[in-house]
Amino acid sequence: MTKYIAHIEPLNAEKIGTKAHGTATFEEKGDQLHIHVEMFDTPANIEHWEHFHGFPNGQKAHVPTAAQDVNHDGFIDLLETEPVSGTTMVPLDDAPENMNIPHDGYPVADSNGHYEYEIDVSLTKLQKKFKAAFGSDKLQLDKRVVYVHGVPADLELPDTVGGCVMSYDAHTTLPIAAGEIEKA
Ligand SMILES: [Cu+2]
Repeated sequence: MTKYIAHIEPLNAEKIGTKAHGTATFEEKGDQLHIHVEMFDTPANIEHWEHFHGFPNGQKAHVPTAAQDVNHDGFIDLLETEPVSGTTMVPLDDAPENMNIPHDGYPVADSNGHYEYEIDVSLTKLQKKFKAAFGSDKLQLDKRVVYVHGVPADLELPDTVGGCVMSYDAHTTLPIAAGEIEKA
């Protein structure tokens, strides 16, 4: 069994008024990838998109810092994370192996901003889809970053905050926490 862990630290906390944090673990055992995420102090009572992001070429992805706020609007938005974290790769949703990013199958936080997510994924299925998207079936989890997104729809965001994905706007995609995945 190979185990990976990411310690997920807050992003944009001052702007959203809460410091979202938690842990993600990935356990590869045979054909099974067991994923577990537990988050605390996320914006309450809303769905939180979560994925691992990375670079298809295998370059190591890093969590963003304030330096990624290149337009100086005080927010690190999804687009601004790409130079250091790469692209959205695999959703931690109700069917990661489908790699369907923009939909409503992600965990929902309770009234305390807590949620726990757990799923078993077929590595064969996920790797097949991953190869079709990125040209390699190697997930290279230790080169990736876990992202958690999502702020309430009524949180005021300046127009400079980017990250619309199909019918979902920047409230859905704004990063609230991230953590680099490493071998446990
Ligand atoms: Cu993401």
